[in-house]
Amino acid sequence: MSAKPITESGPSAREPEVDARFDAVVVGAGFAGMYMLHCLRGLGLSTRVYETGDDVGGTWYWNRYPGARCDVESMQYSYSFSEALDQEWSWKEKYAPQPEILDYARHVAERFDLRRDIRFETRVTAAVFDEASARWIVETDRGDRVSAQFCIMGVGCLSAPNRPRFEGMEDFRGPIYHTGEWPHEGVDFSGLRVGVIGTGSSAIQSIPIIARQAAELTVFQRTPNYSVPAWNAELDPQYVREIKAHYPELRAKARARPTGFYFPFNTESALDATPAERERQYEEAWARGGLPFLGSYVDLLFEKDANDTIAEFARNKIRAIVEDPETAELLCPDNVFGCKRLCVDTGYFETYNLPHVKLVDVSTKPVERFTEKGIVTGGREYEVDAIVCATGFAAMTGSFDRIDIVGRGGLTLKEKWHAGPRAYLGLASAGFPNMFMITGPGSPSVLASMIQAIEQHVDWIADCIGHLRACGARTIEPVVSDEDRWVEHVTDVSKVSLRSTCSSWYVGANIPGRPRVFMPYIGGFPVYVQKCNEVMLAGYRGFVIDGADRTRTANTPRIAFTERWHVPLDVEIISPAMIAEKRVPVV
Ligand code: N01
Repeated sequence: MSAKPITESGPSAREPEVDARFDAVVVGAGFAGMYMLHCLRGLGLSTRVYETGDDVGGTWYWNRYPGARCDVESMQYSYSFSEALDQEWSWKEKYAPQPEILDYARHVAERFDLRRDIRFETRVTAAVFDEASARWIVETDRGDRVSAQFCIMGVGCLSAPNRPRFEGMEDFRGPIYHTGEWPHEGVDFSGLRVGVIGTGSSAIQSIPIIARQAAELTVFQRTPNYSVPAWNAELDPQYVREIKAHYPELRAKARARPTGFYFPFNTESALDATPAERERQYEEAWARGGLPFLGSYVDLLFEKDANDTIAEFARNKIRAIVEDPETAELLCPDNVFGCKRLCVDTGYFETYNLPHVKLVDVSTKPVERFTEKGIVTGGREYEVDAIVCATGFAAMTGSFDRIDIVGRGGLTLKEKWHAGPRAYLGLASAGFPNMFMITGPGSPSVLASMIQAIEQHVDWIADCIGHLRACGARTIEPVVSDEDRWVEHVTDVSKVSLRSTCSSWYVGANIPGRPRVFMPYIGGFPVYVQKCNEVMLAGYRGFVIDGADRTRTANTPRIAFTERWHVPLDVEIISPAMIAEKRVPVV
């Protein structure tokens, strides 16, 4: 739907001058922004989406480093809102590689004719709430200045690259790449000496592929990571047919899981098992591979003693794979297993058996500087022709920080969040009326299967906006006390899990100077969904709605969302009490 010409509906005299007026502006055309646009169209709203890249896909548009692939099985890593879409798209591999996921995003854009409302190659630089008109004024790096009643941030949780400033970077005469902003034309490392900084998921996926091309590969490791084999393979067409025949059932089962994706997990305690039983259980789970390895026992992320057993099993796997004992020990993490995001790999540890690959420990002697020829650490220069920074992202809040977001009374989001993000349900933040966040901090987001988390948020936001328009409301925003309680709850729940104990990007610890706050909601996807349903059914409890005509409010059905996201907590899976009693493998 196109923008309303300014002269037609006529901006109020109080509204600042703009180029175009919309009902909604959406920032980002990844999976969040795309589905948001689709839903807003369904409500009849004029919508403009802004996207920095020149195509849809978000994280899968930017992260084109070699070996990039999803760590959620492809049959579940897709939209669930369209049964027809589910049926017509066929994934080829157990874990889809980045190009295939990007193709899927493009397919969705075509199928639902999304591109006509997306302004590509345009970065939103500012979003300012104009109190007089109760509209957001959105500005871009291309000089657009538009207004909208609603501003929806689909900016991604892992989208703002973390680029540590190493001294002498500008002196290095070769190229410096960041995995999160990989050149679209690809990079040929053949015959080159390559240095990789970082050993998180992006590094662990790319290192085996880079090693195949490079003449020499030096990996600079600050903290080793646990990684479980993916055992990726082509999908058996019969398996795909079976899933497709029962897709809605699989989706429903997935939603009832703490992670929002389905895999069998063991509800027994690791500490109740004998060492031999544990060994067998871990071997079987290792043989299945991937993130479900963490579901081997129920208490692995609750009890340190239980965690020690899986951590030692994983370390022994590293020791068995890596031939040089010194390198093997360097690769063995000594922190809580699964505390940082678990990595899923194909041949990562095996790569260190190649004669041209070496590991350099920078945990005690950090990277000092770059030189013309390479990288200096521990007083020694390592000569390389190209450097790959696999240094991750300013997670959860970094993408918000890149935009000047100004709410009521001139309050900036940056100021409000200086001691850590504050958002009610991770959906909205007090003082920023009519601004919604898709998978914002305080929601399951990165601890759930992202597309499920996105769909649940988008459906909730769309229903909410539909409701606001039906009752003629001017604004909605969280009540400060409800937001405070939610933020406190997010922190409290995180303390139940061992995940809160280490220095990960979940707590902002990868970026110097950031406050240490556990940002995603770790209480489990179904519990969170139920909370959102309750809030909605109670007339948006915890939100203040301004200017609504109450007679119209009463007649507004709030059904679509809660029906689609009805998660039966009492059946089989997980309840808040179970979390408190540590009886679920909280993700
Ligand atoms: O980033 P990371 P990532 N000097 O932050 C190191 C998702 N993802 O891009 O641990 C030296 O995990 C840093 O060291 P340390 C997934 O959720 C998913 O790999 O801070 N080293 C670390 O080793 C994932 O968790 C998929 O001590 C420095 C590395 O850089 C998230 O994205 C694939 C340094 C950064 O690791 C982020 O993963 C890829 C410095 N100055 C990503 N600064 C899949 O779906 C940082 N490091 C499979």
